[in-house]
Amino acid sequence: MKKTHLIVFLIPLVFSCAERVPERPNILFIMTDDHAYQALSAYDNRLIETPNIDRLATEGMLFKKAFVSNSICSPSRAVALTGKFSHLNSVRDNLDVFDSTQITFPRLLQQNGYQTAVYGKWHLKSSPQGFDDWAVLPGQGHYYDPEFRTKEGIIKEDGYVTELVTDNVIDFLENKRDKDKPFMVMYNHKAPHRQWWPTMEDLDAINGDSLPLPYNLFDDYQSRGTAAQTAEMRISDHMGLSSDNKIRPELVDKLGFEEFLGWYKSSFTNRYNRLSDEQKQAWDSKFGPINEDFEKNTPQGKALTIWKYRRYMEDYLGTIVSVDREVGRVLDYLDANGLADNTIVVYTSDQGFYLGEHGWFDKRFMYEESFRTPLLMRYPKMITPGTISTKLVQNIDFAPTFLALAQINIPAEIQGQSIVPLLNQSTEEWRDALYYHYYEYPGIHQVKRHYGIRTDRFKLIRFYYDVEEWELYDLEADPNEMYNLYGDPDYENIRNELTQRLEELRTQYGDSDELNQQFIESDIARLKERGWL
Ligand code: SGN
Ligand code: CA
Repeated sequence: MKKTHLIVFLIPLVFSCAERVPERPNILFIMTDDHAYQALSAYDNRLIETPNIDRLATEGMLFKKAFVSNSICSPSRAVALTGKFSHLNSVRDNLDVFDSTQITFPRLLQQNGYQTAVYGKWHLKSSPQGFDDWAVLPGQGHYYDPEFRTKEGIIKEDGYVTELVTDNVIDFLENKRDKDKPFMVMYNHKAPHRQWWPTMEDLDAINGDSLPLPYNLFDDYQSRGTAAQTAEMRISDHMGLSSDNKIRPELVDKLGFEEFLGWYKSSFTNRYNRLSDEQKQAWDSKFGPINEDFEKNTPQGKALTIWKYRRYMEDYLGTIVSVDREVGRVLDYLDANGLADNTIVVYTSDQGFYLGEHGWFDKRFMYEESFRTPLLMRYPKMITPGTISTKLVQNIDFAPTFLALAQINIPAEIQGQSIVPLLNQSTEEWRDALYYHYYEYPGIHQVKRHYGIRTDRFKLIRFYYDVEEWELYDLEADPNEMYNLYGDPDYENIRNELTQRLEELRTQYGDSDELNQQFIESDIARLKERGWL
């Protein structure tokens, strides 16, 4: 056969294969650190507008019932990578080291022809494995002039972390990737993690005075057991005037305030000292007048809590202004380079956060604000724009979803479910309940160990270790979770059903009292070894 004839013969074959096997999508997986859904306008626009992130909802799907399985950083990231609950993936708390010999979705994607990269927050101690390129923050990382861990060692970059992480992502897309392969990039922001340092250009972006106060800012925790009362995350008592609210340590002392933790003042000073002279000037022109005003009108009691809440929100939301702008920059890049159609963009956080609800900041509890997390996905080839899902999805579902999209078999050890049938709306069948388990106690913020179940309407929680306390909430009647119904005779049947379903979930996922006991023993031994107990 002559060459030209062969080509003519092959062309239809190539096209028919292409029709049968859809192209595998690129994956852009954006994860922020501590981004509450209350601070994302696709969910709630009372605090902030996030027009760029919101695009993913108007052009894709917004999940109104997306949850984590252990509301704290390192564990959440380990769950996302492995698709397994904390008791099986080596990371139950922020002290654990990720066992990187496990199966992870980036490694499987890499082995199956994807180019993979991770930039920004990592917080798993062991080095990233299964990535062609990476530059991650050591530990929590810094907002200003941060260091990055790379294959070549530690490098320090000048600039603001949210912008630098984005620069890395765009540099990978533009210069580093092999354009013949699909890519998977984990784009992990440090923001809006404590201690909430916005970029200089956003210091005035939010005016705290105009923000509504949360309904339960002065929660007295009366209807609950001791866990909520003893947690050390109240804005009133446990937030630092210096470290968190940016009052100069000398002024804190001069006015006679005591910080809850001894290191709050040095933590502020150390961060301030990292700024260049020019940055210090910009910083002082914002915070000088705030300090002067605080000295003149020193609020006390409830007025001080409200003042701290508003200060907290100015800085927390201020860091989100830049996250939104930078996410916009990457979405624009995808548009300009013809990548938007064949890239699934996922926006989520490692967990939710309290923005004054129950009087708190931080996370950890199985109550809604920290158990839930934002989740938005855009993939024009599969998702109808502007759709809303109210199915119970969880961070165990990321790994199997990405594998399914890449047409890779899902290993049996993965416990989550692919949500592709929700994305293409091919099923109404879905799970009826979620399992949750938090471990880091004793530890910072002192949130007791607990596990529980959430169905569409109810939540049952067991706090254990140094207490034996149960809580039951009716989320329809009491969305703010103010009334524990565990002892209410009207809810006896529901309580019994949930208790049974919870045991089924523990069995299904391989969790047990025996494991709890083992973990308690090893965790306590570790704390003693370090001299923390
Ligand atoms: C730091 C924070 C805590 C926070 C943990 C864990 N204190 O220790 O408030 O709960 O990180 O956060 S700070 O003043 O040093 O910022 S996590 O997101 O990494 O789990
Ligand atoms: Ca976090």
